[in-house]
Amino acid sequence: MAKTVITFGTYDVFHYGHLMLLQRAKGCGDRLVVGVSTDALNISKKGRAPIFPENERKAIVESLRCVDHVFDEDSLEKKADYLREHKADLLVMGDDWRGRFDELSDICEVIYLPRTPAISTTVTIEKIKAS
Ligand code: C2G
Repeated sequence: MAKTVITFGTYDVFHYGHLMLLQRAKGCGDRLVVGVSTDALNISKKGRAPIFPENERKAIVESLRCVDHVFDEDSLEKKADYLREHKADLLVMGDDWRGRFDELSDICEVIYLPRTPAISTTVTIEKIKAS
């Protein structure tokens, strides 16, 4: 049976580290489903809207060959519902989230992949500002 992998993220100012995470996540199974955090979730959790609005962030992620389906992640507390709704067999997250989703392992397997070093949305924004 096909193995469904699920992952979540903001994917703001999309960069190489995002791509590597998504490609490695897809490599862990057959089908990759991605929850892209909404603008409202970012405003409520981080106090600011992403640089790019959610429809643009979703369009970029959706266009990738390694991504099969994209949906809105509108709450950090609804992960269990999302895993069940999308029939996930495996949750993959970058290791900046290590340990944070271990309690979901009664629904599906949970793994954390190492982040790509030296690149992030924040570093990219700072580089652009300084150039
Ligand atoms: N990532 C990575 N390497 C980097 C930067 C990011 O592997 N250099 C990974 C993160 O670990 C994450 C994914 O790329 O798994 C998306 O990163 P963000 O857009 O920063 O996602 P975040 O805002 O942490 O997700 O439920 C989680 C929320 O959606 C928030």
